[in-house]
Amino acid sequence: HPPLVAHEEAREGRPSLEPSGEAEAPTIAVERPEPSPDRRISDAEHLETLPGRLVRREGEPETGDASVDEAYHGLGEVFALFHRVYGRDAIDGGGAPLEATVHFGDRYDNAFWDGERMVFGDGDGEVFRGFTQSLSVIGHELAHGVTEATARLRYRDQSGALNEHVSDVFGALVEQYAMGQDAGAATWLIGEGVFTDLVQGRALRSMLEPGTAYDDDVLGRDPQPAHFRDYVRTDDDNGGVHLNSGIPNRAFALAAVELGGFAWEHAGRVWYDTLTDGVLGPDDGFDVFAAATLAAARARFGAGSREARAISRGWRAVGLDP
Ligand code: ASN
Ligand code: ZN
Repeated sequence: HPPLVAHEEAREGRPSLEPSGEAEAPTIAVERPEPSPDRRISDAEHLETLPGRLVRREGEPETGDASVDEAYHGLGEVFALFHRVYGRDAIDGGGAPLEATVHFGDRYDNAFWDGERMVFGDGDGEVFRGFTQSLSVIGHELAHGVTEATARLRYRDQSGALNEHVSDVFGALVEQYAMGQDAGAATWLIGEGVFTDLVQGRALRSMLEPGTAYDDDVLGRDPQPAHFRDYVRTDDDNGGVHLNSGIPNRAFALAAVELGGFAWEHAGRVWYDTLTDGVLGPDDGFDVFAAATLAAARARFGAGSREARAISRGWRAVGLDP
């Protein structure tokens, strides 16, 4: 696990390669503190009113309320991934506060990004436990904010499925980053730990094997497609944004597993570049997105790089041809 606080040393003085006929100027190590998150956790106290009561601010000690403390800790992990790996300071890139509300509603069975904050329900206790128990869910919701601040993928049809996909990518990556886990060892599950023991299922979604996350009497089978030929056309769920995200999810996971090592360093880096390069528009669909990831891979790692080739193969495996 990477150290919690990294320090950069800025050196002042002459370049060390300069021939020294005279005494070296003293080297002064300047501590530049790394940007730290500015977390603000509120408690909706089981109402559906936002933001609720502010209960834990940055630097304040644990509250003893598991949901509050899980949200606080999880936001710190997601902040660390975006900042240390991609150089992004919080959701907006300018260090704005990371705001979350927990205990939203009465046994509320979901978590969401409302355009300003992350919101987490407690679950009904029968199907769902609390949504703050899953770091991939926390990463997923925060990433909705990053997408809104960058590529602005419109939340319907293919662009909406891509918006969901991007959130799953960073949800999976933050868990892997927090655990120091290789792509090949990762589960690629989103929302592991949100189901109770009564549910026949591992998680909300599987990025590597969409459609296999659960198969339960009450919930039915995981309905995600794993290939473009099975794209679901529906008016529900903003055009099936939580279903069709399975297609790009699988492309990403396949590429990352083929590359091996830490997914946040190669496939994740390419997806972050794609999201933030300014090449995407709000209505872009799978074809444009896939081509943009390939262009980003070539730009960062080289035209014939193994990253570019793995990403191209990942897309082709799900029926797209960037
Ligand atoms: N958990 C869902 C999401 O973040 C909630 C929603 O669709 N509003 O995508
Ligand atoms: Zn989402």
